[in-house]
Amino acid sequence: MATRKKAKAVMNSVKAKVKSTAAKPKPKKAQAAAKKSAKKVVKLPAKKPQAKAVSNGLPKPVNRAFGEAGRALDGVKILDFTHVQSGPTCTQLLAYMGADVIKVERPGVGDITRTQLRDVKGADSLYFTMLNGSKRSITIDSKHAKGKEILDRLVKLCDVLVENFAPGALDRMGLTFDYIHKLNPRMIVASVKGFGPGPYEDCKVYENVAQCAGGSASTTGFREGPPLVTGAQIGDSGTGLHLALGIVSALYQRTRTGRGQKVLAAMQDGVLNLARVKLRDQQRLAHGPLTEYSQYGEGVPFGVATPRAGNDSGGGQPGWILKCKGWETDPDAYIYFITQAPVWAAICDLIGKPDWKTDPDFATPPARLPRLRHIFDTIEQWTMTMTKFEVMDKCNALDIPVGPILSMKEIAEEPSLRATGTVVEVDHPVRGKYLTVGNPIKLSDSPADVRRSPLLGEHTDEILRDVLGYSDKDVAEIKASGAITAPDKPAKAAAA
Ligand code: CAO
Repeated sequence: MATRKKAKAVMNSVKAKVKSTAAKPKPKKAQAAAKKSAKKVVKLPAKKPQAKAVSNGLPKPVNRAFGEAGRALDGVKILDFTHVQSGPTCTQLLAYMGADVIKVERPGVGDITRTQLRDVKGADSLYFTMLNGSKRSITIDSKHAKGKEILDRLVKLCDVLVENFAPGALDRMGLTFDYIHKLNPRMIVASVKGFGPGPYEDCKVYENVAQCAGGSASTTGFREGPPLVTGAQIGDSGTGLHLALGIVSALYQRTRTGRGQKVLAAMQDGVLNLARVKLRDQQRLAHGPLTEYSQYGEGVPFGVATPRAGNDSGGGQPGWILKCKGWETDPDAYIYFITQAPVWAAICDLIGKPDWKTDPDFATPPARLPRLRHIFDTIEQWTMTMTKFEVMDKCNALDIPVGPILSMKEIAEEPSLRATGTVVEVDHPVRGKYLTVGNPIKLSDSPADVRRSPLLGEHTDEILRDVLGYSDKDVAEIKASGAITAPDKPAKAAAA
């Protein structure tokens, strides 16, 4: 709280500075004098550049140690209307960066993921808890007149509204962009939708729909198999990340314009952005076969569209997933091996094929392209003699890029990920300790604020009183009205 106050004070002093240094119109007399003197050519000594110009209107660098000057988004208030995964990922990241994220949930129900894939009876699921850390929860029935009034107050007070409802749902609540902007012209209204404007704009979309519509599925998997979705949630979490970037950019632009704007991240667009190398390959097809794809070496002709490439590297340095010791029983005893050209000689020596260094069939990258299958089969004979970590040690010592296939169990137990705060253990009053993913983006002056997820409506009273300024009497009336409670059991839910 103190930090937030200080941050506000700094912002005010910046505003004052900007105001006082803004060019003021000159009085008429002074203008005439300036015109007259402009005719005379007087040579003035060159002026030293002023500190003001160099500082670009920014405050002086603070004197405090890095990490002790608050967080990047201190003072930013987010009205979080998100649910399921895409939107919550975005607002969780903003919360990690220091924003005050107020999650609005339907009384008695909450975000549907609270109860989805439940592993502990009566407790919020990991689906919910791992996507809603560091936020506050308030229950408001947005379709109740009193609830609407509370929401209006929140709109007036917050900097950003984030939502990922089905198309039209926010408008049906009465929260159109025009309405919001009348209440608060500074408000940034950020949305995740499945598709951007066009034939599919009204469609509801989940993760795998986006992976398919964004070009990922058609280019993932093996050539002889069907399209495949990937485990990484590039449609949901990927789009949440895109939206977060849009929001901080809009916040930055607002410091100049003073007004908010709409930010839209469509899941199809987000997936395509992450799959852009496959659109690159689509265009390359017009100029001949994709020689780095193993299908080229296998003599399989290319069709009209970017094919599925199995475990081919997708870049200019061929790679493949190879078996390691124990693969017969351990599904993750594999390593990704990249035959990077600059270390080709080291690879040849390591795998016991020194003659390949000079053999014209293997010595150069173009000569190797039609033989990739044979090359990787040969390297695999070597990797199968060791565990993936032993292969890694041997290769890293020679700067050969390889990556062990890590299981989620190995990742959960990896001490270095705990040490950096990428995997964090938090304590929850109902479910107990659980692991979550902390902030994957590290800021040297803004330590991540990773806290457990809130219970449904845990902060309703606190937000009504401390943020919105309702009196005890008002809060009692609101509770009685049913605006913040489930319709069937008002008293019980209000106490939650
Ligand atoms: N009080 C009262 N009503 C509330 C409320 C509150 N606090 N919060 C939500 N609601 C209502 C909404 O007003 C809406 O009602 P109407 O349809 O009657 O207007 C309804 O709850 C929620 O609507 P929804 O259509 O968004 O929810 P859904 O479960 O049917 O669909 C989803 C879910 C994800 C398919 C859809 O929201 C969507 O397409 N979102 C955009 C794309 C997206 O983010 N997808 C990723 C999801 S994660 O895989």
